[in-house]
This record gives sequence, structure tokens and C-alpha cells, in this order.
Amino acid sequence: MKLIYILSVAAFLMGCSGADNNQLSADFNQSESFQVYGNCGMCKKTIEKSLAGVKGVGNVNWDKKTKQIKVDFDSLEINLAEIKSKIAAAGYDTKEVRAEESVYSSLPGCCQYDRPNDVK
Ligand SMILES: [Cu+2]
Repeated sequence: MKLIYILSVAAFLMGCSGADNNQLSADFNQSESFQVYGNCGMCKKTIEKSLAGVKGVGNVNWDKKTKQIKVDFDSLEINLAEIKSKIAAAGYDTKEVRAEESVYSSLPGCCQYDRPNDVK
């Protein structure tokens, strides 16, 4: 049993040494996709910028066609609720966190997406 343990640890370490083989870097142990309401390329910039430089957040990509965002993050540093709050602070709704009306209405006209009715 001990040998199996050592072999699996070795396999794990070898697997981690090739950074290019990993979808996630060691710093960002979790990757989640969820919907963020928005319209256009400008929305994309604003949404992605809302998470730029946030501690614990890695790659962020929002797709304007599918309205899905993919966020790599370190679950020890930040959680999904906090990530969604950051996005809402920039004016963008998720199903769970709704942006303040005043922030939403200060978005450029083309970015004032149809707000979901199914949020609180
Ligand atoms: Cu926009």
C-alpha cells in the first residue's frame, strides 16, 4: 500500500511540473462558468475589468454571445459570491447578485442590457 501511495504522489508531482499541461496554474485551483447579463464588447471590457487585479482571481473571459463568464480563481482567497459582487459593483447582474440601480443606469446606453427578472 505504501508503494502505491508513493507512486501516486510521484505521478501527481510529475503532473504538476509541466505547467503547460495544466489548465489552471497552481495559484488558481478553481474554475467556474456562470451567466453575466450584458450586451456588447464594451460590456466585456467592463465586466472583465471588474475582476482585474482582484486578489485570488486569475484568467477571466466573458463571451458576449453566450453571456457566460469563465473565471479561474483561488478558492482560499476569494469565493464565487465575492466575485459576483465585484461584477455587480461594475453594473452587471448575475442570477444571484443584482447591480445597484444607480450603477446600472450610469452604464453607456448601448450597455444597458435587459435586466433579468429572476433576480432578487
Ligand atoms: Cu456594452
